[in-house]
Amino acid sequence: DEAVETGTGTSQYSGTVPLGTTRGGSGYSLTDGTRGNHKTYDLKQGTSGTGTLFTDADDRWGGGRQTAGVDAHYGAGQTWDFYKKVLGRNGIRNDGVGSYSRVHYGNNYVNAFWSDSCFCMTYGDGSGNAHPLTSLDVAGHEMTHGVTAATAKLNYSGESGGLNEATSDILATAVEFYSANSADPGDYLIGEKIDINGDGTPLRYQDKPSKDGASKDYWSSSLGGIDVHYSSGPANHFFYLLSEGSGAKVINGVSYNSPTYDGSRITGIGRDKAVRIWYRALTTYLTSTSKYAQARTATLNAARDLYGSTSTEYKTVAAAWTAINVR
Ligand code: ASN
Ligand code: ZN
Ligand code: CA
Repeated sequence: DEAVETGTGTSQYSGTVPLGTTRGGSGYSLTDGTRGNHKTYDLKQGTSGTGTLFTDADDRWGGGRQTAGVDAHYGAGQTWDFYKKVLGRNGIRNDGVGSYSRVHYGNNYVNAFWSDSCFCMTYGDGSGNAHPLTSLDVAGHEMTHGVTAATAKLNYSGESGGLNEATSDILATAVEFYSANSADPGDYLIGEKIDINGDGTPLRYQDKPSKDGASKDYWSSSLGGIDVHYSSGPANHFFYLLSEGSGAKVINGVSYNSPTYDGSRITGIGRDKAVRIWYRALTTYLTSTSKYAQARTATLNAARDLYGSTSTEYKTVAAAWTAINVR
């Protein structure tokens, strides 16, 4: 006899959050009955298998080992809801089937990842265990790798790898704004909560990717030979320019200043439209071998489909690609 429930979690990064849980014979588990039975497991520092499903006697979650589970489970639920409610996508493969999350992977593991072979995502505790890599944007990023694998299948190397990475960052930001969580408001930064650099700076900046010291702001022919987390820069920059425009801006208390390759000025069309255009390109036009030039065409086709070829949206897509040196 099982029942779908809503528990309460005290998270590390997102305040007090609702959690999709299931009540069984002897208590509750992190099994989200309204989101494809997505489950969250404790790997207890192991690096294989599924570990132990999180359970709790009173459906009030958090503290100790549970906290990372709370954040991961909440992030997966918010990402699921975003895809369903905003983009009409029912789960990672659009088949209503949930995946699962594993937390406390290994010792001092400073990463998180999606795996297509387990159809699951995994989170390390970070160095010193104070900052597990379980923030909302990281969850949105990793789960989106599953969506990309189920749609455009962008190869994870060269320029297509950069587009794959940027897709995860773009949708992660979309999830973060969608959730409207006051403890983790939306921004165009990736990993700003997990303090991965130890100095409070985020992992990546979408308004000006080179602020991380390694990512590229603009397309060049060298892009195909660098790490995909750096060749994602120009596409992240494209997304910021398309959404918010060039120049200086403050959003939810965060200051941005987005440059352009050619000194052109861009007026953004808003994040919601930019996300719809990127998602339609991903699911309709991009392929495993797409490079930046094909991404320009794919997003123009998507903008034409959604808004028409004489629309401001279409023209701004073209201008934003030109502004990152994709002509
Ligand atoms: N966290 C990284 C990512 O999702 C893991 C990797 O390098 N694939 O991009
Ligand atoms: Zn990634
Ligand atoms: Ca963020």
